[in-house]
This record gives sequence, C-alpha cells and structure tokens, in this order.
Amino acid sequence: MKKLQFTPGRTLICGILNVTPDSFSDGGSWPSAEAAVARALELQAQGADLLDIGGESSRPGSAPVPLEEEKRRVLPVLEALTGRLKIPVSVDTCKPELAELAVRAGADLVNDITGFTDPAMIAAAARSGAGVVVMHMQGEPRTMQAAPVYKDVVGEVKDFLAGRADALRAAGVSDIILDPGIGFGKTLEHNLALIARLGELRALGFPVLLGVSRKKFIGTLAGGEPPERLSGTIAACVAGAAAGADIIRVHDVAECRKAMLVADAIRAAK
Ligand code: HH2
Repeated sequence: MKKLQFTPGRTLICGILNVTPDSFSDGGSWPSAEAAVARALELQAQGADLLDIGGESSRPGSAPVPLEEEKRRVLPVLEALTGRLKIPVSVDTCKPELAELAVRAGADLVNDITGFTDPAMIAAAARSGAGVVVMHMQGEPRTMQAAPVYKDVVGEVKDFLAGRADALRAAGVSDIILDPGIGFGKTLEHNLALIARLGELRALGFPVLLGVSRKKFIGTLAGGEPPERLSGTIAACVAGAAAGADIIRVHDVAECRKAMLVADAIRAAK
C-alpha cells in the first residue's frame, strides 16, 4: 500500500478523477475505463501527489448511486491502474462494501464525505489497512444547501473532525487526514471562514485537505461556470495553503501545481 509523502513546506496536490456521468464540473469527461486510466496517468504526469477516484457525484441536489453501479464505475479503473501509478490513490465513497473492494483493487486511502459517521465505514477502513480522508458535511447532498446553519462554523467543524479522528484511532486507523468539506452544507460565509481559519483545524495535529476546486462559492464571488473558475480556484488554494492546508484537491493539476510551486517558495522565504 502506497503512503502519501509529506515534505514540510510543500503543498501536495490531489488530482480529481470523477468516473461519473453527472459530476458538477467534469461529469462524463472520462466515460470508459480506458479514458479514465489515461486521465489518471496524465494527472500523475502533471504533478499530482495523490489521485481521488469517485463514482458517485455529491453535488448539491444529487441522489445516491446504487452500490452495483458505483462498483461498475470505479473497480475496473482501479484494476487497470495496478502497477501503473507511482502515487497513491484514494477512493471517494461512503459505501463500506465499495471501500473494501476498492482497497483490494488497489486504492490506498478511503475518502468519505460523510466523515466515517457510519460505523461500518470505520470497520471497513480498519480492516483494509487504508488511510482515510475524513470530511465534514452538514446534512446530505440532496438537501445540504437548503439552509445551512451554525452558531460557530469553525468550532463545530473542528469538534466534529476531532470526534471522528478519535473514533477512527480507537478502531486502529492511523493515517488520518481531515477536511472541512467546503460547499457541503455551507453558505459563502461559512466556506470563507473555514478557509481563512484552517489553521484552527490544523491544530488538531492531522494533515488537512482542502477541496475548493471550481466550487460554487468561487462563481458567487467572481462569476463564471465551473470550467471558468480556475483563477478563483488557484486563489483559494493559495490562501488555503497559507492558512495551513497540506493537500489541495483539484481538477486542474498542471495549473495548480505551478501555482503552488510559486506560493510554497514564497512562504519558505519568510
Ligand atoms: N468535494 C467533492 C467530492 N468529494 N471529497 C473531499 N474529501 N473533499 C471535498 O471537498 C470533496 C470531496 C465535490 O467535488 P467533485 O468531486 O468535483 O464533484 P462531484 O461531487 O459532483 O463529483
């Protein structure tokens, strides 16, 4: 099983590979396993440190995908990638059956947008020996953007993530990455506070992953449909890394790798 290589001062890039027909910005882009494998190798060549493969869209309003369909989308891609990647791969799923099958097929981490709130997901991660990405979400994708409410968004997200990390550690999972879940049951103000104050989550002592790529809050601030949100994505990644993010999860790996080389070099010169 491959491990993520953290180097102080270097922001890692997680490349997004959605093998779905309906993801909010790249749905249907890689419709066959061969196309998805070619894209995975391209993202690695562009400088990704990690690949996140997902077979279920979690865009606001989306409904769950049946297990068999998610297996059909994800497993052939993982199997075809065996021996062809130098970097680790995470599987973006909240289904314990798929998480375990995906690790058996070659995934190194399990990325759960429901934050391992299902005890079966914790058990699956523990049994498989994979690392985990634990994300915060208020509600569920179908309804999460209807009316998100917090008294103290950063404090509540931090408490949630700390609790999940404790539960995962108690079950024997040791490689844990935390994620505030930008856009998952959050208003513009909630998203901005979480990015600006990411250091408070980092203080829990785990690496932090930030997923801002092409998301709606960027369109709200700067205009544009998802493919036109690259400059806003880079701005949010640079700000997030300065605030404490260790990993940024992005669609545009080549562009974000270049941006982070510059941003990381400037931070190192402090
Ligand atoms: N965002 C999305 C999906 N999975 N996982 C983590 N850990 N963090 C995130 O911010 C995150 C995530 C949504 O983005 P995308 O995969 O591009 O879209 P979709 O859910 O429509 O497939």
